[in-house]
Amino acid sequence: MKTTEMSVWRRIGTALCLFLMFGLIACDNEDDNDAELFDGDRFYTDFSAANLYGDWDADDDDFLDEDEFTMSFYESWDVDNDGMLEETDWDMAVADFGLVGADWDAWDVDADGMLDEDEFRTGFLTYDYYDTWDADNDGLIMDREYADGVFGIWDDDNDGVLEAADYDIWFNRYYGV
Ligand SMILES: [Ca+2]
Ligand SMILES: [Ca+2]
Ligand SMILES: [Ca+2]
Ligand SMILES: [Ca+2]
Repeated sequence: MKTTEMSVWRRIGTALCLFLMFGLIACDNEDDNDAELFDGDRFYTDFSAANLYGDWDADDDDFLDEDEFTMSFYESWDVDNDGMLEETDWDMAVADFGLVGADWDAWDVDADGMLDEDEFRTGFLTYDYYDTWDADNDGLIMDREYADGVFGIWDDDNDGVLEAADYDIWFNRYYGV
């Protein structure tokens, strides 16, 4: 009887230890998730580290004017990095950046299956991203306004955070190296 009682207590002890151990592991995971918060600040940090904004700022005045801004999308939407913006790149970007009602045939005016800079400009400028993203209304887009503009589109439920998987896919697709 006594042995059984002791083994029961031992089992309870083991169970309690395991419970505490898993509890600690669970707590650790929670901490990791907190550290890996995919919010607008995180995106701005990663976006800045990718150093793309400086490349897009052709006249080096630390802001993007409307043409620099437009060309930044022309460059980053070349998802397969072949130096051309073809329909498959465009389809993906139009979906990811929420260009409602965009029609490839209307954009690709000469119907050669790619967008040149002029075709892209004409199509893109029908959407008012530049003015919408210019939060301080100075007529220029600074790097934070750019990052917040992109993040605001991706965060379509407006809760200020992205799912880790979505964040990785989108970030690498457009701003990864
Ligand atoms: Ca500039
Ligand atoms: Ca391409
Ligand atoms: Ca074309
Ligand atoms: Ca501005």
